[in-house]
Amino acid sequence: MLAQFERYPLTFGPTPIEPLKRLTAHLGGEVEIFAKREDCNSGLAYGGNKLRKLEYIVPDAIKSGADTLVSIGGVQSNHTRMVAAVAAKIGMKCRLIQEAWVPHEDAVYDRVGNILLSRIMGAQTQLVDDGFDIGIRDSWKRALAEVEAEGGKPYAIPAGASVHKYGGLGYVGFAEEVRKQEAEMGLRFDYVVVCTVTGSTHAGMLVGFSADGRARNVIGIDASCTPAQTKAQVLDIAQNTAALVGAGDIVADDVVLNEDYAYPVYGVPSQETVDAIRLSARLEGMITDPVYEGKSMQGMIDLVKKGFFPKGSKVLYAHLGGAPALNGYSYTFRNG
Ligand code: 5PA
Repeated sequence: MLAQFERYPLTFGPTPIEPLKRLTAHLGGEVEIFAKREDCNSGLAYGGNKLRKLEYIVPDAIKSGADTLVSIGGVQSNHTRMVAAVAAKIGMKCRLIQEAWVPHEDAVYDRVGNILLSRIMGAQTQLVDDGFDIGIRDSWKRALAEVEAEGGKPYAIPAGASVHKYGGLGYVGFAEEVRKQEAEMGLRFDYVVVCTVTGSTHAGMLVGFSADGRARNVIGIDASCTPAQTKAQVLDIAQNTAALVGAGDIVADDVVLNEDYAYPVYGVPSQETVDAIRLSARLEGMITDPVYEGKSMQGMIDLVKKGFFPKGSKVLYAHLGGAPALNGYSYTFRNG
């Protein structure tokens, strides 16, 4: 589906799929759990899902003649870290708006983890007091105008690289890659579990998996805590992406978004999320974060326990990255 689109390689290649045998056994062994390690996809600043998306956006940025990538996220945004890394790699400047999306407790929250890495990579980070919203923001528009006013040529990358015309392509590629790996491994995954916030990861996957009738087997676990807006954005991106790649129609019912695990609010882990982070760390040595992957891990574990996946199912947990944010949550884990 993607042959006609230019791709600028930022990742190592196909990401590994590994069985999570101890987690599978811990949960009773009737549902087999695997992880696709998008968190290990690149040598660029610890990698993660945004690089797959940015591979299809960078050629457009280079062609535009821009000299500055401009993007936005929360203070501990993984996405803005990835944009900073990509800007360094392709020799552009980088300006990042870091909004106050999370009511945080940790004293060093705005000094460590993702924002620390972005600063080391030379990005200009601007802290803004506005709260969580996945939509297009005035602060980001102002940053674009400022770069222009200073004589630069900005290239606009929205939150999570999601509502960009090419934002959904990377995760169409994920589905194609999984199909190849399934053929090599001699198995077929019945479900894919994915954490969903700005939407293009989930949207790309469901377009990619619609090719073999599995769009609704992509189970989005909402971590935005604004699920109506997230669901609408997933549908919109999926429809635009389907039209772009020439896939069949995507309808609202194709977007499966579970709203049960995003509480209490975006960026704040519940006790159950913290428990899920500890469990997968202690059984598998696999690190998930309090904002995104810990919530989708919690969701997957709970859905297995509730019997949501029929006996004998094979479930693929898409591990999308995000571990650097843990540094902003040291108080939560002060005793392990
Ligand atoms: C993010 C997003 P989508 O935004 O494509 O739905 O992906 C959700 C997601 N897992 C899942 C990790 C580790 C993520 O970083 N992060 C955002 C960020 O600013 O970092 C876009 C919100």
